Amino acid sequence: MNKLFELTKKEASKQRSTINLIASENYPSPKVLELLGSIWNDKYAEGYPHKRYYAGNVFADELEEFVAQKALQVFDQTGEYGVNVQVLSGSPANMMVYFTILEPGDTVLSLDLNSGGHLSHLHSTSPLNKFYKHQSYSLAQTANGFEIDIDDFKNKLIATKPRLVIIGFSAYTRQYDFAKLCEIAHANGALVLADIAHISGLVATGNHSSPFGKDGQGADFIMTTTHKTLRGPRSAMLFAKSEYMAAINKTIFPGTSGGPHLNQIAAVGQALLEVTGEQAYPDKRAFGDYIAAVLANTKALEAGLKSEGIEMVSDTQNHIALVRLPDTTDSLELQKKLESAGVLTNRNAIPGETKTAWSPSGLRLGAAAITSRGADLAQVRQLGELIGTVIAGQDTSALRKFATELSHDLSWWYQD
Ligand code: DSN
Repeated sequence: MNKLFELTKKEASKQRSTINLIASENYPSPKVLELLGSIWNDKYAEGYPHKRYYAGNVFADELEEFVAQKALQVFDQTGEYGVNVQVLSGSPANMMVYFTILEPGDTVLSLDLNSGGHLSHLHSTSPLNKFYKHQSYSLAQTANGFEIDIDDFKNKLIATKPRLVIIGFSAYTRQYDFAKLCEIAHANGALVLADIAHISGLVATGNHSSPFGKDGQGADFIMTTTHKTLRGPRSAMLFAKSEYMAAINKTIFPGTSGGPHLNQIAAVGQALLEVTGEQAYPDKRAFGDYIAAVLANTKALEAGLKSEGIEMVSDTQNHIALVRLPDTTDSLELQKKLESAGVLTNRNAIPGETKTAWSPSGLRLGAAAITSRGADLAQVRQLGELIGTVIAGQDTSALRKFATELSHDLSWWYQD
């Protein structure tokens, strides 16, 4: 066996025998992986359906049109949006919006990184800030922990006059009202990019408010990756109000990208068919029931942690639980300790962060992946309790034993 297959086998065995609580990861169906590794990989299809720069795209045209139509069927109940399924991943998809609508010197307003924003939303590390000005809004403490501060959001809009506001997060555990945030942004002359990468599975099943709004009232651009709660391949989709689609398409091709990855597009199509129920995940559970189980499991995980006295940044209302670690805890060491016990998590900044990005004050956990493996409420609650004991300073032996047994009991959908 060559090195690459050997490493792949090792990775598969590690994935199977560990408990994955990384909130942005999931286990797509074997059919998704089959299409990712299919002959679609072999084909160049620069251009768009029926307007390609290479021969031989008769089926590629049909594929791209089919997947785009499924994407709109799943997400857009208004008929006011179009979609580009060629974007390769989330961060480049967000950039496509910036390149399409911003002029040098324009201001972009997004959630501050420590409050759960995303790097691609033009934070201080972004080289794009050579061209654009970045401002951020933040969270406020409420009875439920930290939540979007509508007053701060409104005040920042008025004070900074952004051309674009980004509503979207990678470490935020509360639900929010897209219609209200879009209304405020539009009333202040800003366009809205909704980044629903984390919550697209929730949005698709009506378990979160949707940024797709009627009569022009929704977000102007909506980006999602496809491998998180949507449970597809690593890829992305970029939706836009119909009037922006021609410009978005032009920015993507020929503006910034060459041939689309047709294998990714096909695999996204499979994930969408599993959302609509035209195809089934191996456990045969309807996608809506899967997402409902993810939400219940995340609450159970959080309840288990809290029962051990662990503090959360905010009570969860989605697939993420965000722990505020004790001041004395080194989050990097904790993450390693949990990994050594067979539990994968990631350390994360929290609102008002005082430590470094390398060893911040939070720990992010998510239940999307273990729910795909069939974990139930009692199992997840116990997992939360045992992780809580480790955060509180106990050794990892009980957690390690539980994680080993649990990973053995959970479903595994791939062939060795
Ligand atoms: N890295 C992803 C996450 O973990 O949320 C977002 O890009």
